[in-house]
Amino acid sequence: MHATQDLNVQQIKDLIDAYDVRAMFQRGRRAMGLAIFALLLPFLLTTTFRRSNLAAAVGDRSIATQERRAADLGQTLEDNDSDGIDDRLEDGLAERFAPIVYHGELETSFPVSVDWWLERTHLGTIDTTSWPGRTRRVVAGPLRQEQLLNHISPFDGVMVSSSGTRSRGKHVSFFLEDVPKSARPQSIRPEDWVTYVHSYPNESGGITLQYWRAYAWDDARFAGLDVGHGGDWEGIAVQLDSSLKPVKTTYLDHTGIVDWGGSVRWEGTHPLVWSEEGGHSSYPDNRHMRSAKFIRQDTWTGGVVTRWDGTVLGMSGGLLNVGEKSRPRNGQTFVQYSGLWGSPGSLFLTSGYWGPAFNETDAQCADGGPAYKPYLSRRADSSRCGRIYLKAWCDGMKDHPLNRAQECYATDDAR
Ligand SMILES: [Ca+2]
Ligand SMILES: [Ca+2]
Repeated sequence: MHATQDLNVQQIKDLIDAYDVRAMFQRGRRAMGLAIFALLLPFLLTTTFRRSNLAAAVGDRSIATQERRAADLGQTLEDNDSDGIDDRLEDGLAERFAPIVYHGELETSFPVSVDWWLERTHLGTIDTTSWPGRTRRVVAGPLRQEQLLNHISPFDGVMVSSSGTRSRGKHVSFFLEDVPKSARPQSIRPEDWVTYVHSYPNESGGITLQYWRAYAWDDARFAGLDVGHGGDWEGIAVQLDSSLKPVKTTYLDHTGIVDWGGSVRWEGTHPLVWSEEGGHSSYPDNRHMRSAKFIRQDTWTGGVVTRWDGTVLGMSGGLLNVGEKSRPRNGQTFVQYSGLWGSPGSLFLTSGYWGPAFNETDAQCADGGPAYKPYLSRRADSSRCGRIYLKAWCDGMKDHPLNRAQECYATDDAR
């Protein structure tokens, strides 16, 4: 990472420079002391001998100090998700470019935090290869994030893991039961509107910042029909170049990961996002909104949520960096859960969806073709699709130090 390297090299350089000034001063004082010493002692050879020893001693201390300081710097470099970027830089950039999200007055489902969601659901398995007994509850809620992981269940002779196996057609999978209507909040609770950040080094030498919103239910309608499902993850991504300037901003919607180019509107360093009522797709303007009035959410930490008339509804839940799938940060191990968020429905479309690291948007088959577009003829179901590349999590990700083979694919694909 250019920026990180520059930052750290500069820090090291500053410390070394500071040390060298002190070392020069120390050497000067030593030299003067030695000169006086030489005047006082008759044996020049002895003095020279001592002088060289002292110089060597100063030199040793210089190296030792520099090594110690380098070690100190190593200890203070924070990279808990092992993506090569100092976590403080990741978090600082995430705050700087955090979006402003507009929710319509007709919205019935606002963002939630993962922990809020997990407290109101149960973990189960679905198996469409057997009948009856299609679904089974595995862990009763309220759930904690770590309870989502490391479950293994046999399906039709195949072992399916809750933190590795991804069911390409949602046929054999772990899933989180729909949050019952009775458990939904009766009022707007902006403090639960946490925005989940995934940031990583990209191929253009910069950093990509993804901002994900979680919704415990989806009330999407299509052609007058209810095609809602139990869970939803939506988001946008801001791609920074090597000078940490935004060069591309992409929005997830029903059609894929969309680069809106110059249509994206900004307020300072914050891109504007409209979240479509019910289905929660992200757009750079209100073209798909049914509402005339909007609730504005400043997603950054300390940001406020404001109603159309200016009334402050509260502080938003702020940002939370989830780290990488291979190394989650801030305890956000839910990114390793490979099952569905929401109950199975009668259709692929009306079943729960995947979380950020297993999201289906613009996922690709081995030949680079779309795995899930259009919805009614899913190439993902075909054995010819091969391993599915999960682009929504990995778009433009640099292969080092992260391992794209690990980060961008499920450990196993299942039916
Ligand atoms: Ca990092
Ligand atoms: Ca990261």
